[in-house]
Amino acid sequence: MARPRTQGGTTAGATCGSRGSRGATAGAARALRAARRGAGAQRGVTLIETAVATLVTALLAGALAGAAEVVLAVDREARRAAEVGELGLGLLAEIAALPFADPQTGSGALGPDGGEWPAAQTRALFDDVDDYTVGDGTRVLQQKDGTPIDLRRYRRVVTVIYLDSQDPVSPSAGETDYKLITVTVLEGAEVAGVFRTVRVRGGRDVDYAG
Ligand SMILES: [Ca+2]
Repeated sequence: MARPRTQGGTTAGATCGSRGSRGATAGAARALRAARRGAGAQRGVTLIETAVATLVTALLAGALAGAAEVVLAVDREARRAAEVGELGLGLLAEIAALPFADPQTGSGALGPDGGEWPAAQTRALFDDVDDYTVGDGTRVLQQKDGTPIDLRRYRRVVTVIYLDSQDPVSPSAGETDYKLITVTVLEGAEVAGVFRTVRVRGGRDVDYAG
């Protein structure tokens, strides 16, 4: 008895279906491997991109921090220059407003005259340019009336010397008609600024040419 075609067809069809299933499985496996490779490549790109982005961010942050440091340093230097100028030129102007020699004694000796440097150590009684050889060199800065100046990291030292009348850039051991007044502003042990003028007896201050 011959097998019904349908049965044989069904069997053949089942056989073909099994082969097709294996083919489909293999194809799916290839697709999966490809997908995995793709995913791996994608992960690689993502990691590289992340690393580059991190590096760029770090570089930008470093550049910004560096720029901020520069701005702060410039700002500090500008503020320091303003403070030093104010302290030096301010004291030089205070000195320049006074006479060449003591108005009471006319003494040629350099330094404060009798009683002008009291125990309270203020400049309130200074009345000629060379009284200032004592002052803010070893203590908190003060205004002339003794009011403290809130710039405690600075000190001011004033020197007054006679200059040779014939050669007013050279020091003179004796009394002459020229006094070189130098205000040095110190920040710690560092010289932060030097300000000079020359007072001529009976005349106006002139710039020191030395
Ligand atoms: Ca005096």
